[in-house]
Amino acid sequence: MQQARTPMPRALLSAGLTLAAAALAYGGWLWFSQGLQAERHARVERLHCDLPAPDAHAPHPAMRWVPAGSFDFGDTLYPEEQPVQKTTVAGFWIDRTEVSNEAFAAFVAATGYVTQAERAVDAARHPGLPPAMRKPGAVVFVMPNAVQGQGDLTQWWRYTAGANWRHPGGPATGIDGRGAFPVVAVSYEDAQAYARWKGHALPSEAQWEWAARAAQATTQDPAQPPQANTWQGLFPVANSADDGFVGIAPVGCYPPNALGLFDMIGNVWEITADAYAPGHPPMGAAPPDPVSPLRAGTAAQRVIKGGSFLCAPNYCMRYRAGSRQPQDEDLGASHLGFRTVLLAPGP
Ligand SMILES: [Ca+2]
Repeated sequence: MQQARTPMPRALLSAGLTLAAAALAYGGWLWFSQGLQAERHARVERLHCDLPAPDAHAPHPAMRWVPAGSFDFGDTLYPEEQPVQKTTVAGFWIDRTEVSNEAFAAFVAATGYVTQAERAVDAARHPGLPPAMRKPGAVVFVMPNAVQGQGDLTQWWRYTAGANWRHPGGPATGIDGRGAFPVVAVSYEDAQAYARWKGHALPSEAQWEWAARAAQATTQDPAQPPQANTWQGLFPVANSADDGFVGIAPVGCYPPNALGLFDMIGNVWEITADAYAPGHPPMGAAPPDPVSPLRAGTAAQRVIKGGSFLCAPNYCMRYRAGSRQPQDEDLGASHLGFRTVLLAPGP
């Protein structure tokens, strides 16, 4: 089991770490062939999926009510998910889908908001960045033909100038016809701005996890879920797309959980309100300060949840409600979106 994780702090990307080469002569050729097959598959993927019509009589038609409850918060597969601890969450509403490009576009049209990936990089916050990473942009997953080990994530993650929510794969890409896809390449600040505009908030990690567990305090199966957009094959070079999608899927293509929530697991990672620390803080402890850097040379980080279309059994088994990762809060990525919550009376 590969323990390595997929987030890409600016500091690590700029370092361009390269580990010792593995012998991949035959394997590299084989993986190259499978990569081409995945690219052909991507050309026939759907541009939208049929969501059930919202209940117009519900107080918040595009949201679902998550009842209060207590559960074992966390998981035991990776160290940062521990310790598992009993946590109680009050009831709340949560978006039934990830925020779509169409919804985010409405926010931008109404407010003129400019996302962080479209603005100049804060040089004072990121001293020593190479010139290419000082340009506005985001991190983009690019499927390699072959890799030399899994330690150097710059083999498949690239900081791409001009990548942002309108151009999630870089300047040559766009979102025309992709309004039903989750918005990506947004930052914590962008997600917060959208949530505030809606009168909502970002979920805490515990709220998000309780919703992803469908308000059930049961132990989770750690196996790769068959009904979610993850990665089948050997990450990052062979993607058989048995689940129907090589890349991101439009929102709502897979069956919802028991609360009616779509894509809580897989598709895109989702930003939460919580500052990240490696491991759940002890009960009652103050959360880490989200303003000051948690580690030398990195920006403050937020917890992201749910895994993405890039999670595979051989790398990043984070297609579980209890899994978590850090993400630089001012850095967008092509596998990172969000959804919102609302604290309001239940139905
Ligand atoms: Ca997939």
